[in-house]
Amino acid sequence: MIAPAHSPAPPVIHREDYRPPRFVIDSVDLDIHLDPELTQVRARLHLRRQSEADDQPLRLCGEGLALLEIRQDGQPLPKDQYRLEEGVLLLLHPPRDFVLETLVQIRPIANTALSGLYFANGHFITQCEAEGFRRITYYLDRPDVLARFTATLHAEQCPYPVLLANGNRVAAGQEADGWHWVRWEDPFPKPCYLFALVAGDLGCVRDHFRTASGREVALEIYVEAHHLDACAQAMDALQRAMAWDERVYGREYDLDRYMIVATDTFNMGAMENKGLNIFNSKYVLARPETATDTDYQGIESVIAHEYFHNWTGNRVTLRDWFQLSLKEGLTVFRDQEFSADENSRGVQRIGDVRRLRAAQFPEDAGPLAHPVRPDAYIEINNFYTATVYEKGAEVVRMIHTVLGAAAFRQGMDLYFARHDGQAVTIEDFLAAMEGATGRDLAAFRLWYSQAGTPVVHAAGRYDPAQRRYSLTLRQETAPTPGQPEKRPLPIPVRMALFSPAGQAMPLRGQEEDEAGDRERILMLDTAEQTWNFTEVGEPPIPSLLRGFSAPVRLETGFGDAQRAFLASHDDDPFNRWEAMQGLALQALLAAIDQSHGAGVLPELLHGALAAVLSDAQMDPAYRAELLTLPSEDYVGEQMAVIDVEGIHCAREALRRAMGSAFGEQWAADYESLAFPYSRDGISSGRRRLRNLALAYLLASDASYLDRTRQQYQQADNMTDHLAAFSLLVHQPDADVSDILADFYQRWQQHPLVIDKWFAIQASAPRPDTLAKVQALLQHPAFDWRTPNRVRALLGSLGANATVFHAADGSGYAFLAAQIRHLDELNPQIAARLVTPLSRWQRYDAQRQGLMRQALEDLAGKANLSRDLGEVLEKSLKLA
Ligand code: 7MF
Ligand code: ZN
Repeated sequence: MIAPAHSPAPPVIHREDYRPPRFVIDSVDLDIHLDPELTQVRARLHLRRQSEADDQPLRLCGEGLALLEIRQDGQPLPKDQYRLEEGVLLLLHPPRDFVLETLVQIRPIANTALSGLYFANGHFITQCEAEGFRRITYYLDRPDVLARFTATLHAEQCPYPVLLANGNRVAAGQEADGWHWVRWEDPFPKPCYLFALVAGDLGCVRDHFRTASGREVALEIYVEAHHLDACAQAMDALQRAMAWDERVYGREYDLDRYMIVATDTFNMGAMENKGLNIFNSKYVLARPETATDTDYQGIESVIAHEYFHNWTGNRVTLRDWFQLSLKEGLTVFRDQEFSADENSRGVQRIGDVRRLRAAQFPEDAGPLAHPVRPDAYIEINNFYTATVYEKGAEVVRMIHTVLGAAAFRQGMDLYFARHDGQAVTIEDFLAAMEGATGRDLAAFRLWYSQAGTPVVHAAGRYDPAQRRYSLTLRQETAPTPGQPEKRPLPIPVRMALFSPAGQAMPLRGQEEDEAGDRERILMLDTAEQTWNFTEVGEPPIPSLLRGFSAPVRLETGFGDAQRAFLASHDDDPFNRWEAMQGLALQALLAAIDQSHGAGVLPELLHGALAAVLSDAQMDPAYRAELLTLPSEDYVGEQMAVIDVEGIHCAREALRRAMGSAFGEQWAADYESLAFPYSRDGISSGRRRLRNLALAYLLASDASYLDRTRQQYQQADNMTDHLAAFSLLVHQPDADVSDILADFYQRWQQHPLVIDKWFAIQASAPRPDTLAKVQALLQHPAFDWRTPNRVRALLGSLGANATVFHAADGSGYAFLAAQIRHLDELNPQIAARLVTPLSRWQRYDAQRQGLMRQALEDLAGKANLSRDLGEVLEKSLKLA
């Protein structure tokens, strides 16, 4: 056990141990006097025992609360009737049906963990998911206890004119000494993780939405007054998301008011609290001068994500935290589909798969691997992972693929009809999908319980005499911690066959229907299976896993000739991109293998690039995707032992070669793609392609430094300004101190832009980066209490392979030392920053030793948080 002897091992929570609550809470009445130093929370809970026969004590959760009063049905509770234990208030002889009233005191200003009620930048903010409500008052802090909430907030009028909570604003008034109060009533029973309050001096942007049934909903975005001009994208995205959920799922919003609050101090992206979403300001605020196209895109998808939770998460909520993917996987799937419908479906899919491969595949292959529905946890906050979110979304997507859109919608309708107002399980979701469609999804359940990414091997054989093509697919999944044996999963493989002339062939097979469709979904649900296609007149080129129809690694054994063919002929945008990536990947792996630095472009890659560069008809954003090399991390993922330096050198050399081989085309693109700023998809695609062109030009021709500086100075939008800034700061041996100072000077009033300033410096693949980051820790704008700032500096450093993995271990020791400090302030963020160290198995022996040493040093720390302790223990287990 990692924890020092004096602190007992934290308990492990098991999914199998779930028991329904002994008590329910019908109503909660909160009365909160807000003061940063000492806030008082009075809570009246109407509790009811579920079973007549039960006479067990009542255990309420509570953390860091000072109990001032406790009453039962109005009478002070004698001391021998209750006990306070670590994290628990125990009522020894509670009546069957009664009102419990507690008064507790908390200190929001000292809450640096940003869970529960905290005070930052002059505002009171709450974050209750997953288990933050117990830091506000004693409660049954579990998602299957649904109650009606009323909250009366009291605060000084002057610094806190705006007082918000969930639901409807039902009363307000003035009090003595300049205080005021507002009462909020939420008519929808909810679990306490959806409770929220906000208090502060905030301006408001108002608009409205008329629902399909004709109700007017007030839409309100609360931000600091100087940001009132930066809410247009968020408001527009919200209205589009509301319309989309009506159109695609028939789901209307259910309250008269929808509020969004933006804060600079937030642990995560955003939170779907009923009627009162709280957002990291990164996902609300945008102006062309301060936000990039990527930022605008992020706002659209996070606004949509939180809105979609109103049905998938809030109206139908979770029985227990093991079911987290029931709301998160499903809601990510919904926000991905929204963005695909609003923008370019192909580009959206490529981005989603990129993210899955960058975050989830490594998680599934490492010591923290867990199923989409985990079996056990120590700290639930550690399970808000790429597996639960992104792989969970892929599983929902596969169900959508095999059922078809119409049947999937019927399943969703039944899910809402059956479970509105309930706290349910993933099993209930699958049962609704089955109930509505008559389909059997029994085999699909394994996707929720089995961890690890399957590898699918494909082999094709063409028999010209029989005019037959046989495709054999074989699957295997490597063991993961606690799951040594793996079973075959049902894997939908969307596929087509192309004739050598580039036409998709009609597909005919003996057992399949004879319809002759040009695309088919093969269901691989055993270890190995063969499909025969008949009347195939020429040797076909297969296009497999189209649209990335399952979250697997596909090994085709294809050569570059097949990749090049698909790169020019495949009509599936994802697979065409995948073929291009494959060509580039093979060039990089070959160069690393022979350590020759990829100085020349392989002929087939050259040809494929030339074709894309000369295709002016193609959507610029998609063209940019086709011309972007696989990331260093993705290349590393394909290697048995990640060769950090080799990958970086090979990729840089290939970028140089691509720059010089097509210098004229890049230069022509760079000039012709210059348009006045506009905020539509075509324009942002042009900027993306144009900045990619500049990157290639600069990689191969140092004289473009001046042009880059010029763009930095003259850009009329943050996308172009930042692209140039980043290129300059990442130049291996340019002196850019003037640029760094200029950027800071210009943007110091804009925290979200200063985050980029920190992040880009910490991401520079330069030998002096670690020293620079060390110095930046002392910069007046660095702030340990602001997660965005900490992530910008330390998260970026951990993702900066050549610097973080410096052979002497300096990157590891540095990050570990910072995590040690951060764990005292914000355990959730500390635990997340460990991720790059947890991947030690993939590096050479020397680095493995140094990474493990850093982890062990951290594990020996006194007062380790549960969050960090759990991640360290699992990371070190596979020794
Ligand atoms: C889009 O899921 C996708 C994922 C929990 C906090 C937001 O709505 C959420 C919250 C974490 C990690 C990622 C996301 C969220 C959280 C998120 C946001 C937007 N229920 Br932790
Ligand atoms: Zn979510």
